[in-house]
Amino acid sequence: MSNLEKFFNRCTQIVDEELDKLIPPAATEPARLYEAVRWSLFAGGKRFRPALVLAVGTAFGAGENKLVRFASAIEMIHTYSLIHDDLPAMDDDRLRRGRATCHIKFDEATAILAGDILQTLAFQAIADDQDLSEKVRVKLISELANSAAKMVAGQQLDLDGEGKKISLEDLEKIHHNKTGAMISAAARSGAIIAGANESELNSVTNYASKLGLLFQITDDLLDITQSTEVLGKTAGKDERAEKATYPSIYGIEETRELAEKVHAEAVEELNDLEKPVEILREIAGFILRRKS
Ligand code: GRG
Repeated sequence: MSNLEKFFNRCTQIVDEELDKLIPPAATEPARLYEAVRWSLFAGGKRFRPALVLAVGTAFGAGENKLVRFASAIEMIHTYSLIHDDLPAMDDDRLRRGRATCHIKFDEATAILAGDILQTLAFQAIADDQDLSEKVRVKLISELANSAAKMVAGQQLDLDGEGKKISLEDLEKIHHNKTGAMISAAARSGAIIAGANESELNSVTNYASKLGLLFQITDDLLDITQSTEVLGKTAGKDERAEKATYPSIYGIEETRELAEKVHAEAVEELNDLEKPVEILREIAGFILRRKS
């Protein structure tokens, strides 16, 4: 097993243990709500955003105990966004993380509420984190709220653009908000928890911004090159929804070249950091080569 695989496995283990403590047991009243939350949350997502919190935070010297709560909270926000994104009023999807989407397994109202409560519990988890100072907790809540708001705005821009011919500039604006903001929040928050200085935070922000773009480019590629079975979500949706994507603008080969270029730029941003950032390089490589 590679170092990176070991790292991802460890992240998944400690984040899932923390999430299990933060989310009321499935039998808690109203049981249908907590069953729905657990159905979507413990369905085997990649836990990429939590891993980024832990990778950046650890590189800057923070202990896992200070990072794991925020890492879990960001996964809660991410899972809420997936549950709502799959609803009939949005992407109308039946498959997520290899199993039925929340509204298919339960019902639409329960899926809306499951997303809502995940969002609320995420902010409560950070506010109550006794391993962090009150000042850091407020900073993190602000960072996450700001990024989650950008994600929602990006989703609206994305819906508005469906079926329309949009410019590359508009496409980048959508992704910067919808996907990039939460990836940026993950990396920046790891650095904030570890007490990074302004210049370090700047480099982390630039790295995360490139990483977010890379994540979206590879997401677009996977949507057309990978099967539904491997992705655990419906493949080929972008084309059917007539969404503007990198491959629809550049074609597959040029999009792959673009991914290589953005990967190199992300890694370049790490060069000024005098910290053990090897794992951050490996994460960029993982996103470039990911298969799901
Ligand atoms: C509904 C408020 C609201 C926002 C929706 C997350 C999102 C915004 C939409 C999902 C659609 C999509 C394909 C977005 C682009 C990339 C993305 C966020 C993919 C899903 O994240 P992964 O691959 O999923 O990290 P796992 O399941 O591994 O956690």
